[in-house]
Amino acid sequence: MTTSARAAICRGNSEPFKIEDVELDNLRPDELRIRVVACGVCHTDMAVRDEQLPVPHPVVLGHEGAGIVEEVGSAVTVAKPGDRVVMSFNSCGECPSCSIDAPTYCYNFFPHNWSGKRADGSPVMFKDGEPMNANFFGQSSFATHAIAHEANTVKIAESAADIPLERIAPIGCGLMTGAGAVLRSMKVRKGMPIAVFGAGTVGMAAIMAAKIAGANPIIAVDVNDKRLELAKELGATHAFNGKDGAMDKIRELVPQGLGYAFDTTGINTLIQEAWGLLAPMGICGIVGASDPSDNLTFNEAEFMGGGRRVMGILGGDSDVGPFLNELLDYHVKGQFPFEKLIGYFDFDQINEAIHASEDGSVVKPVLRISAE
Ligand code: CXF
Ligand code: ZN
Repeated sequence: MTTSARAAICRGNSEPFKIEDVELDNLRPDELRIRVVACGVCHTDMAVRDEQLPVPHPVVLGHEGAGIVEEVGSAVTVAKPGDRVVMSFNSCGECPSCSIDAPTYCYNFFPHNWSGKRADGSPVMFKDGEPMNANFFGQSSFATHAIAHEANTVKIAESAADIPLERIAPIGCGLMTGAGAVLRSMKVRKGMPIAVFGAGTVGMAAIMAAKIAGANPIIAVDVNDKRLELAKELGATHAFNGKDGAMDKIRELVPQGLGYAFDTTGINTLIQEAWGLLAPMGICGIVGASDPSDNLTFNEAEFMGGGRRVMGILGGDSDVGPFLNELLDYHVKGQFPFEKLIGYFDFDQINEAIHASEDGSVVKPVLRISAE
């Protein structure tokens, strides 16, 4: 028997999201049905709405969901009915990347996250008896209920029992990406200078993580002064407006060069300039979505001679369960205060939440979908 749910359907950027009745398929052995309590809004949802990513439409998006497990398939070990969980991206568990706990680089990322179906091609969701594209990032959490998988479901540790699910929801994407880039991908060293370009969710998470790692100085660059102020509250020692000679100011502050230049903007010219600020052995970490036709040009002698690195980073090299619970531990200890980024919206205000993300008035909108 299928399960009835309400889901926000995306039909492209010419129409607002509309919450409608849908049905969820029966669970496969490795699947869990989650009652969604809350879901964050991420720029990737909008990129899919705008057809910048190859996800079929119409579709139910949402990939930062948290909730309570209602039912589990026969092979599920990660959680049981009644458990509090947060969902992240899905992965195959078998490819060369998954086998070294690097699932963000899963060789089978597309069928498990972006095909609109299960990886085997079967639908997880129906509307009026017809298949509906869903299983987005293995969840589609802009809905009252989601089918998630063993690989992308994280049981929230007892130590975070007092943290509400509506706060935890967004930890499985942008926050994980920024913090993971610093702590796992670039492995930022204590006392080393870092500059973070772009103070959105990913950049702010990187700044909080850089403070945890003991980086110094921690330089935030953005064009929005309000965001720069918040970046300072979260750990930036310096904040420079990108419209006001930021690169020169960094050069002046750190004449020996940056240990780390972390780009979340995807702006080609900015990345190349940031690269030029690196110290020997400096790492330029790149997570920002760029124009698919963009290429980067670096001076080969400086690249090789100084042992400088350019690092493409997906999802902060997160291994999902262990890293998300590590981040929640930092949060419980007050070292990862990401609640300062969140603005809450009711589920039926989903279009307002998206608008607030796009106009920059809220760093991380979170939809309240059901009571915990
Ligand atoms: C993703 C990209 C792939 C790994 C997890 C995070 N970003 C989503 O917005
Ligand atoms: Zn995302």
